[in-house]
Amino acid sequence: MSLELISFPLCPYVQRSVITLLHKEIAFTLTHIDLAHKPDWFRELSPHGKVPCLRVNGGPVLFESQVINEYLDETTPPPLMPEAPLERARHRAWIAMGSDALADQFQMMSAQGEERFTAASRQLFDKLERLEKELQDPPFFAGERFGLVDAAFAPLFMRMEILHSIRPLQRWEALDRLRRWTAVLMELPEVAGSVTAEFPAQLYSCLSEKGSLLLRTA
Ligand SMILES: N[C@@H](CCC(=O)N[C@@H](CS)C(=O)NCC(=O)O)C(=O)O
Repeated sequence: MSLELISFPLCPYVQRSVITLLHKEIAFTLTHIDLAHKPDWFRELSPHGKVPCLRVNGGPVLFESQVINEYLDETTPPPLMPEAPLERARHRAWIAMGSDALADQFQMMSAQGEERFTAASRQLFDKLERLEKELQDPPFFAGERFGLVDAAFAPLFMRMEILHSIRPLQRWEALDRLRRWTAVLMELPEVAGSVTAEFPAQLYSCLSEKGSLLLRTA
């Protein structure tokens, strides 16, 4: 099977799939595009013009990070989702919550004014505080085994730690269980290896280009 993941280096949704591919030791190639100048072939390929896309055997193209991850999970055992339908649905629900939290995080990073920053960070931290309450079974989301929920949240947490190092975020600091989970995830080779060593600097440049409030008040 040949798998080509279409990527943008800073995209957290792409990173979810890279983590899953690395965790499962599935061979793949990565094709980076510039989202500010989307190539015509990409516009043709991606129904909603977003990364990640996964081209399977040069043919069918999958989009949406969670759909891609579930496809990878279903085709390469052992599974990273629970077997019981109710529990599997609960995991899917939290992954969807993670997608919304990533959108909040993006808004928070992009905000240039106090009002938008406060609104976005409130939305993000309300979600993270709910997640903190949900965590009962360390070290991962569901106990001893790494799962697709872990792959879905790791990119968000990686960015939280970088942002927190730039400007201390009190509501992040207070989330003990989430931060312990984060520490475990960041140690995993598939998470650490899902970005390059330049990633923190690239994120910083991106914040700088956006005129992010996070940098101005750091
Ligand atoms: N729900 C999508 C979100 C993907 C997404 O928003 N990707 C962003 C980059 S991080 C993108 O491609 N944006 C391009 C655009 O909106 O034009 C997923 O989970 O894959």
